[in-house]
Amino acid sequence: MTTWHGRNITVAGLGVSGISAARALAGLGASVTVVDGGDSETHRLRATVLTAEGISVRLADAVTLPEGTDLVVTSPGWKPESPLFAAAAEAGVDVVGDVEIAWQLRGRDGREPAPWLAITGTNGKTTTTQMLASILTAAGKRTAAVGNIGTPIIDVVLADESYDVLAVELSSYQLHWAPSVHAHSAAVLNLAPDHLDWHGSMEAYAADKGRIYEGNSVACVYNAADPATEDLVREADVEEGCRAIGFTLGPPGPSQLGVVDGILVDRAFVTNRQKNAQELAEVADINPPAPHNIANALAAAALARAYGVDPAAVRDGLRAFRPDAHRIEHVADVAGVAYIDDSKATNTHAAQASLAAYESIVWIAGGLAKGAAFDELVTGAAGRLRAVVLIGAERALIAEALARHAPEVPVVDLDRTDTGAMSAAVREAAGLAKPGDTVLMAPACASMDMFANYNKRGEAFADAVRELAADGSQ
Ligand code: UMA
Repeated sequence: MTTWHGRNITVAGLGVSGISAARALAGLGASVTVVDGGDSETHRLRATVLTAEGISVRLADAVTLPEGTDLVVTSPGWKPESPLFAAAAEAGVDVVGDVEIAWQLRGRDGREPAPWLAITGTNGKTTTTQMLASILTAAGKRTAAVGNIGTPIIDVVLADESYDVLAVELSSYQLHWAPSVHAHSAAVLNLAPDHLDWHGSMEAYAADKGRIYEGNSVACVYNAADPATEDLVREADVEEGCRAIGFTLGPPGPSQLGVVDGILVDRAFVTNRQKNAQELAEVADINPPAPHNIANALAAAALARAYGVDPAAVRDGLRAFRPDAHRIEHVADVAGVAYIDDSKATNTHAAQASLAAYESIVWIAGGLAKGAAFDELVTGAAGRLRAVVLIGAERALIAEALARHAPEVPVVDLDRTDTGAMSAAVREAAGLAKPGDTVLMAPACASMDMFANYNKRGEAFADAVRELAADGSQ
C-alpha cells in the first residue's frame, strides 16, 4: 500500500478536486502545497481555510514547481502542456490526477472497495451516470454518483459511509491523468470532437476516452451506432472473460441491449442469448424518451445488468429518474412558439441532438467554440432553421459556417458578450419565430465568455422567456 506520510505533494488547482485531494493527502500525513494561477477573492478565501488546516497554498503562480515536490496531483482542467508539468518532468516527478489518487486510496481502511461502474462519452455522461445511480438505488444498493458530475471521488472513497458500488462519471481529462484505474465495467456513450484545444487532436482525445476500458473485468459497453466506441473496446487490454456489450436503438443482436416495439430489451445478460431476450422497461419509462436519452438509458441498463441488477430494478430506476435542468428543457410557450433551454449543449455534438428533435427552429447559438468546426452541424440542421441569432465571443465561426452552408437562413449577429445579451437574443428570436416554431437555445459552445457556467446561461434564457411572456400578457 502506498505510503503518503511525510511525502511532499504539490496539488495543482484550488478548485473542487484540488481541495478534495489536498485535504485527503494532508489527512494521511503528507506535506501538501496547493498551487493555482488564479488570485481572485474566492481563491484567497479558500487559501485562508486550507492554510488554517495546515495546508500550504501558493496563488498567482501556476508555473514554478515547489522545491522538494515528489509527486504532483493535478486537477482535471490543467492542460498536459502546462509549464508546471514540464518543470515536474524536468525534475523526474510524476503527475497524476485526483481520480488516480482515489483509485490508490481504495480499501485503505480494510473495507472491501466498492467496484466502479464508469461512464464517459462526449455527451450524455452526466445523465447516464444519474440514471445508473437511480437504477442501483432501486436495486437496494448503497451507491453514489461521483467524479466529473461534481462530487470528487476521493471524498466518497474515504467517506465513513460504506458503498456497495459507485456510478463514476469520468471526463477525458480525468482519464488522461488516471493510468491505473480498472473499472468493473465501463461505457463510452459516443465520440465526437470536443475539448480538442486541451487534448491537441481527435486521436489523443479518443485515446484518453478509451482508457476507461483498460482492465475492465466484466463488461465494456459500446454504442453500436458509433463504431469509434467499439474500436476503443477492441484496442483495450481487459481482464480475461470481460465481454463487449453493445447498445442500439434498434432490435438487439446477441450480446446487445436494444429496443423492440417500444420495449427496452436485453440480449446480453440472459441465458442462451442466441434465442432469449429479457424485457427491461418501456421506452415510456424514460424521461424524456428522446432518442439520445433512450441510448443513455440503454447504456445505464447495460452497466447495471453487468453488475447483476435484476430487470425490475432497471425499470424502477429509470422511472424514478428526473433529468437535470437546462438539458432540452421546455421553458414556456409564448404566442404559439415553444422556448427550449438546452444550455447544456456546450459542443456541436450535443447541439446536433437537440436541433434534430425539432422541425422549424429559431436557433440561439454561440459562445466559446473550444477549437470546434461548425460545418457539419450547420449542414445537418440547415433545412430546419427558420433563423439564427448569434451571441458570444466566437460567434463568427458559426456565422461563417452558416454563410457557407445555409446562406438563405436569416442571421442576426448580436455582437455582444455581456450577460444582458441573452435577453436581447430572446427578443430577436421571438420577432423571427412564427406560431408552431421552436426557439432553441442550444449554443454548441461553452458559456464562460458570458456566464459563470451553463446553468447561469440557462437561467438567463429562462428569465428572458418569462419576461417575454409577462410582456405579452399585459
Ligand atoms: N487552474 C490553474 N491553471 C490552469 C487550469 C486551472 O491555475 O491551467 C486553476 C483555476 O484557477 C481553478 C482550478 O485550477 O482554481 C480549477 O481546476 P479545474 O478546472 O480542474 O476544476 P475543478 O474545480 O477541480 O473541477 C473539476 C472538473 N472541472 C474540469 O474538468 C474543468 C469538474 O468538471 C468536476 O466536477 C470536478 O473536478 C470534480 O471532479 C466540470 C467540467 O466542466 C463540471 N468538466 C468538463 C466537462 O464536463 O465538459 C470536462
